[in-house]
Amino acid sequence: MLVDEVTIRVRGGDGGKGYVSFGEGKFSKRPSGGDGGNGGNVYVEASNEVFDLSRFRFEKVFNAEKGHDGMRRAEGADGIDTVLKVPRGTIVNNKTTGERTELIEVGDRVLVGKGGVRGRGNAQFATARSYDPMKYEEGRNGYEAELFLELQLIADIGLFGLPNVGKSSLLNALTGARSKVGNYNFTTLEPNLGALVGGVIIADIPGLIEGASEGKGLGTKFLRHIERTKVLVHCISAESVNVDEDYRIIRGEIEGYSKTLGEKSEYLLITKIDNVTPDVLKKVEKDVKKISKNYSLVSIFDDKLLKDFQDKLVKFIATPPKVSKVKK
Ligand SMILES: Nc1nc2c(ncn2[C@@H]2O[C@H](COP(=O)(O)OP(=O)(O)OP(=O)(O)O)[C@@H](O)[C@H]2O)c(=O)[nH]1
Ligand SMILES: [Mg+2]
Repeated sequence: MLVDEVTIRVRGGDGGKGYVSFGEGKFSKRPSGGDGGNGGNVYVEASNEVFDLSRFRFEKVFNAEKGHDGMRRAEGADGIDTVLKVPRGTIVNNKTTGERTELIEVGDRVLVGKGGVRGRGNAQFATARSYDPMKYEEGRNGYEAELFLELQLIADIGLFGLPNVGKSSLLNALTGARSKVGNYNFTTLEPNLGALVGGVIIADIPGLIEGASEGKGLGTKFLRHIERTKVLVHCISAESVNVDEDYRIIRGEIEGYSKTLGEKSEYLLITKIDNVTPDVLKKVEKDVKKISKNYSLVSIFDDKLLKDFQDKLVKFIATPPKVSKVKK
């Protein structure tokens, strides 16, 4: 199960309290209590070492260390920071402050729980102007926040289309991924990723159906995982009875979901061509040409076609054409 949404609480460490003591030298009565340390901060940071948010499924509260209390003639140490590692592509919604931060590159980080400021010890209050030998401060409390973390996988290419058109099979054939394949609708329940030669990342997402944006089938929530891709590959089975209609149903869902997705460059892919007769294929290709000139025909059993498709796709990504809206 891909854990891609979690709510957690964080809290910066409290500041350490100042100390009250007297005497610097053996016979001195001067106030000498040191300051406490500042509380540690909590950060959320993008990392290449984690791939989902499962670490936050059961553990929900994360605190940074409290600043240490001041001591006689010595300051307390600052509290240690807590750094929460998340995958690239995580969006940190701070529900307490309303801030929203996208962590895209490895090392991007956001401060979510500032540590409390340290309290001063009595040595600080014994100045020439004021002299209050017993005075000291408690450390301030660390800041608390509730965070909603959501993950948008970072992929270069997104495969989408009706259920059962062969999206997962294609991902597996192209990348050696092991996305589940089955001869029924909605085999894929969550997005899967694979890498083409050269490190181009492809995402295979669950099938869409008409009305998905209103929650039919598996809905469209997972579409956010292809919102960052450079291009979309729209898969249509050569077995389709009506290519144009299948195409428009899916476009409707994509465009209804978000403007960003609707405006992405799209490449058409006719799949499973080994499953139809040459005559049927001719008709299908004719229909596809009316929609776009950027298309390929593939079968997962034909290595040459797969290779041609990959080559064309890599070129397409390098110079994706501007998208013209689909005529309704
Ligand atoms: N003959 C043939 N069958 C294929 C080809 N590609 C996929 N299939 C079969 O089509 C069925 C569906 O394949 P999947 O890869 O699970 O399809 P999907 O689009 O990921 O399906 P969902 O995840 O349900 O949306 C499986 O039985 C595959 O074996 C192909 O090129 N030729
Ligand atoms: Mg699938």
